[in-house]
Amino acid sequence: MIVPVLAAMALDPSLNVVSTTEAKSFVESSPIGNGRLGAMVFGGVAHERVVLNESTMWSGSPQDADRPDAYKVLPEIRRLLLDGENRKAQDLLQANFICKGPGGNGPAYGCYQTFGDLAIDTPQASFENYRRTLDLDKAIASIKYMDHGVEFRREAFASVPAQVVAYHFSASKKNQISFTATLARKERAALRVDGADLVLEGQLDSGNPEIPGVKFAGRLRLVRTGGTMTIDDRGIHVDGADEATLLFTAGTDMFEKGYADHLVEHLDKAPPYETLKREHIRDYQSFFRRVALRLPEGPSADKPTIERLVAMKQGESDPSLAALYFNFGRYLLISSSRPDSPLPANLQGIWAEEYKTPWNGDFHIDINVQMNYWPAEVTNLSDCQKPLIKFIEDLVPNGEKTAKAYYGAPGWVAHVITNPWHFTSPGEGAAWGSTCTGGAWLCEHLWQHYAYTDDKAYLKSVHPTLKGAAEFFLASLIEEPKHHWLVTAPSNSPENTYIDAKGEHLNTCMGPTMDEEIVRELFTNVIQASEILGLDTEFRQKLEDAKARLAPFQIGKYGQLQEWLEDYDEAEVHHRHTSHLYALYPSDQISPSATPALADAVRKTLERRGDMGTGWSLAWKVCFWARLSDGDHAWLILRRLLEPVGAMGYNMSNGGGTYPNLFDAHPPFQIDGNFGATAGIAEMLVQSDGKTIHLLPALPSAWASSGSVHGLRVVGGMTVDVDWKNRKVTSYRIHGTKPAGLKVFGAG
Ligand code: FUC
Repeated sequence: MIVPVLAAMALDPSLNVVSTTEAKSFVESSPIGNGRLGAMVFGGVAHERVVLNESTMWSGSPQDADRPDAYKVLPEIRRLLLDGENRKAQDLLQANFICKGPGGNGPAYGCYQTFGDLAIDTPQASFENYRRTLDLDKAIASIKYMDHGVEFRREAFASVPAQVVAYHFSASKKNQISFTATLARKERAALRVDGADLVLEGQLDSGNPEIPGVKFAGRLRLVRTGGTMTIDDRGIHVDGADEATLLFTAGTDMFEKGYADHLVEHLDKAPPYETLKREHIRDYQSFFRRVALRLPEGPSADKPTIERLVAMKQGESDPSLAALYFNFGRYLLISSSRPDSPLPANLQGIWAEEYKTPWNGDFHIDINVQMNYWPAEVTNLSDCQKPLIKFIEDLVPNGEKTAKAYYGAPGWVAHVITNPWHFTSPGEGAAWGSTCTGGAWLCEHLWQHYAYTDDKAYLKSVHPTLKGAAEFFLASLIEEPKHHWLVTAPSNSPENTYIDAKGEHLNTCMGPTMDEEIVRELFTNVIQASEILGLDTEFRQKLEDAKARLAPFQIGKYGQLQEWLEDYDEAEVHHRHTSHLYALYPSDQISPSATPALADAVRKTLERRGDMGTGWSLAWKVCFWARLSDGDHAWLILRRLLEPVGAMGYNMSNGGGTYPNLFDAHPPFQIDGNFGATAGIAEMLVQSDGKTIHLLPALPSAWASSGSVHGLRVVGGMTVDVDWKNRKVTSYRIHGTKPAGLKVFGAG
């Protein structure tokens, strides 16, 4: 009798994404990645599809998207806003103050896209006891099945040390492994045989006849024991091997002129499979094992992941599914953003099967790329934030040009969308594309990295970028007529529409609350940085003065935190963006202990917005409720995010959830929700501000019976271990240098 595979091996339900079927679609397949090379493993027995990715596979090219004369209409736009003529201001913005050209719709803006597919065909007609697993502790995707008494195993991972994706075949009997493997891409690529390798190479569309597009190449090589191998332009054919490994590597010339030679070097240098695997696991675990989370297991914990998602939706409590989601989020960050990754994680991390990826698979900077990095510091992956930090610094030259062209201002600015060519102009639609605090929000990440590492040399290195962002706002804020507060103008509250006194539906305004919060945060951080580094006394004073004149928080007619300077109603009461709650999370300008009345207003805002949303919107709400110390509400939202979603397509209001492979469904697939909720789970367990550490600030009742989290990081660079039973902390430890007077709450 053959024992069912699932029962034969108990897998840790917090560390394994498990399925008993082959993936039929991308959102069922298993992601692997090394921060640059990525793959989605479908686990097909007879026909295997592995979607391949390389993070610099971007069409498009550098472009000058600034309108050089935009600054000339700025005074008129501002006059209209000051006179309350917001409709006319928005029209003028659309006519003269958006980017030059088609913006995100243009071929020069470009698009992140798939590298192509690795296709593997085997003669395996029948099989049983199939299991597909993504092991988050080892970063290995595997399948296992039986055929006529022979056990077959395949394993795939993406190695940082070797810079290859490895796909390995083994069997319990000799001479069992036969297949044909090839590389394919639907457009702009050609396949050739080069010695024993298959090479797929091509060039992407730059969108500009004068600039060459990104060149790319991928190389596939086979290493085997036993059997025979041949290669031709249909693929690599293996017959009767005992064991075989396909090694794939790829690169582009975006940052690496010698990329084609490096591919050969990577394959030549790859060690034997067992060593490759051992080195990969060691490297990966040096990140992953910094944190360990244990939550109570529910009755379905030993079931395939999709069944656990369904059971939760039907009312079963399975907190260890939240632990799995948390571990998966950290896994995804480690796999899509390593310290040396050429680009930060995009809207899909590094994983895409499309040639036209939703929203170009770009970097949206009015929430999305920031959310990608929310878990970095708190979940002890601080070094994984480095690609974002570098990217922010690289935005500055274009951002300076944009600041001059549109605002006649010094410093730098970036708006809503950006790409590897450092697009900083406003987007093509005035309604959404002219939020002027995208760059300033990114600066929050520069500061947080300092706050969590206490690394003064690093702070010094990013100080010019922080200061440049502050210089922009110092020069470009204007005084609004009613209260004489300093406000941004023009701007909008990200992607949300208000109804003005005349009943018009508009976006453009002065001083949306989020802008004021972000600018306050930025000024505070630059003031602190200048004190720590002993710089810029005069400039610091200017920031202090301006900061004191920013628009304060206002509470509106529903008792809510006002989103706009005026107490407008929103056109869509359940809108996915809750930008003005930035002050609660990720910032801490509002908190139940320091500003209870404002925290109450935030709660009213959240109640008004409701508990539904797109994937990332739900993830943000998990963070909000955690900061409001309401663990049960955070868990309610998290459960909503964990509701299974089958179909792709777009849903802009409340269709958020989770795909069978645990990818976040906006829908479509967008990785920010995975990352945002990972940060939210950390917030439920530990919060800190440099002077205090709060243990279990928002522990849901369903998690209270017992659990532990070890290795979360707090402000100041310490790490915290905490174990609990029946809601009480049974033990805790703080590692690292404690500042004098550090207070720990929730410990007793
Ligand atoms: C903004 C959001 C959308 C989506 C897109 C990538 O436009 O409003 O929900 O996340 O970015």
